[in-house]
Amino acid sequence: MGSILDFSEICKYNLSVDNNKINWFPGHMTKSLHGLDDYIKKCNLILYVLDARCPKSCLNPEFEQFLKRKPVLFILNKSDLALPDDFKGIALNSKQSNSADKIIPHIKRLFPTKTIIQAMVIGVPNSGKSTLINNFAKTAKAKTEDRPGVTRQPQWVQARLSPSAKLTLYFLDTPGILWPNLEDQHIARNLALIGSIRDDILDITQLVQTRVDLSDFARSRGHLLPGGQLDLERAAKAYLTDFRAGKFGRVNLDQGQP
Ligand SMILES: Nc1nc2c(ncn2[C@@H]2O[C@H](COP(=O)(O)OP(=O)(O)OP(=O)(O)O)[C@@H](O)[C@H]2O)c(=O)[nH]1
Ligand SMILES: [Mg+2]
Repeated sequence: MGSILDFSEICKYNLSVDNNKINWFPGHMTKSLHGLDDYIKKCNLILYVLDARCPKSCLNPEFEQFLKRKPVLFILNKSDLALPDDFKGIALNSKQSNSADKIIPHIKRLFPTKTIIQAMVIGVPNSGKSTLINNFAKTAKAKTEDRPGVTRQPQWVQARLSPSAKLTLYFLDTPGILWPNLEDQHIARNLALIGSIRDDILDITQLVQTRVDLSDFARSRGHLLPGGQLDLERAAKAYLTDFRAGKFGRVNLDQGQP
């Protein structure tokens, strides 16, 4: 018997049956989460990479178990796209050369006598973990891309520091991880807007509609179907691309609009 909903697919992606609810917790995230338990034993430090546009929404309850075990530095990445926030962290633009060096004094403050540090880099998908590590390594050692779920396996990368730093740093790049149930849908929408959740499992027209009048936007951009109707899907895609690139200005989504 054919069925509109394939139950095995729902389980695989942990999609909600309620079409309006945003949720994404695929199998590779469960596996990665369990894997981190072993890796954390080998690390001295956690770098927790949050998207500065909504740092509080990026706090994964599943990571709390790790935060009790090792010192944590919170990184407010993509700060070039964000309005100021009261969340305490190190503001960075990881796409800017050498910007990650800003973290080194904080590491030295935490470990004044250590010369070798192994840091685990964690965060929600697409928050810029691999880009930050490449910034430290001064080369593209870790794969990066503007979509969630790019890093699939943990990978060690050594930082390239000047000898005067008297410090050897290793970073463990990890896959972006969400949590099983995005109960707070305001948080879920924020994560969807910043590109932490795969667009193809979202109703992007509904998502964009929470920010702008999508019909007005489609009209202003001239996004029309062959029959002359508004092409809302194309307009929503265009809006998200520009929003994520900061074309509508800096945002703080935790504190509502803009
Ligand atoms: N504007 C801006 N873009 C950034 C910054 N850091 C990373 N990006 C971009 O964000 C996108 C995602 O970066 P990645 O480093 O792949 O993110 P990730 O956290 O490793 O993603 P996953 O491996 O999927 O979890 C890429 O297009 C980066 O160029 C930043 O500080 N500012
Ligand atoms: Mg990555």
